[in-house]
Amino acid sequence: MGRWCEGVDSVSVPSGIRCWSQDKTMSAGMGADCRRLSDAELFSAAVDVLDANRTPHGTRASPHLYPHQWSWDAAFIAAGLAVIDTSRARAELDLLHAGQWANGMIPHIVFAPDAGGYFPGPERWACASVSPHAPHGVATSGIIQPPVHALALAAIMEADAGQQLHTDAWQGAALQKVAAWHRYLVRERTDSTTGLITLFHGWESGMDNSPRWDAPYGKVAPGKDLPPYVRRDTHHVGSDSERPQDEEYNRYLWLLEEGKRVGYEASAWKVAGSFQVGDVFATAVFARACDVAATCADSLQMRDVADEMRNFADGARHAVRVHCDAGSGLAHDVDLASGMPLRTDTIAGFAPLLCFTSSDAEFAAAQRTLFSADWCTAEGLAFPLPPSTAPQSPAFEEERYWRGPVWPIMNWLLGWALGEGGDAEGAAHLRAHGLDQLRDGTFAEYYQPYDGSPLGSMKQSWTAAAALMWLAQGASIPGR
Ligand code: 2M8
Repeated sequence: MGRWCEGVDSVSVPSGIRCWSQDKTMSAGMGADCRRLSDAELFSAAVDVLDANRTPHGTRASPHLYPHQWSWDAAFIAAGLAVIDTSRARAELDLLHAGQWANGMIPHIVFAPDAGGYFPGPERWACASVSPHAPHGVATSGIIQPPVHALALAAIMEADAGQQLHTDAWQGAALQKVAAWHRYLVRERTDSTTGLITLFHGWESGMDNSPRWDAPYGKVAPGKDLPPYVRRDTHHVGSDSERPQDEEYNRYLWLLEEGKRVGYEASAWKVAGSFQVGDVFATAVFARACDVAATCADSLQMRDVADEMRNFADGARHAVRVHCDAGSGLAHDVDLASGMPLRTDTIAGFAPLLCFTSSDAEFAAAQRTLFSADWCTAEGLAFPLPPSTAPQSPAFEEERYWRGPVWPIMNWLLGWALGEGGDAEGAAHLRAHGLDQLRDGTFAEYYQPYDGSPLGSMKQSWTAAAALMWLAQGASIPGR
């Protein structure tokens, strides 16, 4: 019997789902009798994952594959920590903000000083030696990730208020950090033609090898002077088929070199960059994050910041609106080099759910598409949850990273957005089935859509955070 299955007495596995133990071996002989974690057990196992991944320098995104703080991971983790320990949640954001650049950029990785173990590490990025904006004393990467950070701040403020903790000074300072980050995105990353947030590296989307970027990546030709490197990521997963391919990695490393040559300066990267896309998902996240930041500013009586954030939100929302398909509601990215739309059906297409509400036509159309047989209710899925690429798309690959597997953190984000937008039923669907998927107790980074097997890193912190946030919406959550 798998470790997490021991002692679980009330939840049986849905038919067709195999049972996996935490170390990712199939539980011999359990078959359909395998027991799954109850709410209370899942809650406590999620807390254990976040505790085990805790370091003095923040929560590792995962124990081995990602032993540092990642930008959007840290935000989701902080929001999850707000359920159990607001002072740790605040510290998580503080540690991330310690890596914020002088120009406001929140880098996609803030490296722990003593935890090597990841490639490309600080030496390869060389940020402090090429950019006057990079901090000294904290090593970071030189690129960005989706701006979900205001959501973490709001979760912490709400939890602090619930416990009558008076942390206004901390909240005000954290909001200023978020506002500086948002100003950077408007000033340096908003494309003047499309209004979309500009990315210079697929890693900036957080959906690294998603087929949404296949066409623009096809034009990235790594130079002969690409410094040699050895991948580490494939050592930490069950099979190479779960990770991007070597050819893709060459491009990732080449774009890093391009960035380094221009000091990671957006104005110069715009001239020289061989990968430039307008990311509709990041833009929708940004619109919603600006709304949330504005509400935080209201409650802190920071009226100028509130007005500024609302203005940013309006601009970003407009940009998403003009990149939506009226029928499906799905939004598309743009290859900024050619001006061509990028229309592969990936989970990023559900951007309208993030920045509109049920009274908007785009939201209603995207919501219908999400629960249609093209996505959540596609034939044969282990759980009715959206794969990262539409199963009928020629680009779909059931095991490979962002090209098909189901990502729990995306289910949480879309579920949250549905709830905020007024679709309580849709939010409840993603919560219930999202939790069921996690009852194997592996807290996998992503899951195979058809047999439900856990893939990528096990004990991924943001997966544990998603479990805590979902469970916190339920009736009885065990205290710590
Ligand atoms: C993945 O990205 C990193 C590079 O940033 C990697 O594959 O090495 C992505 O899933 C990204 O969205 C995530 O933030 C990161 C850490 O979980 O891993």
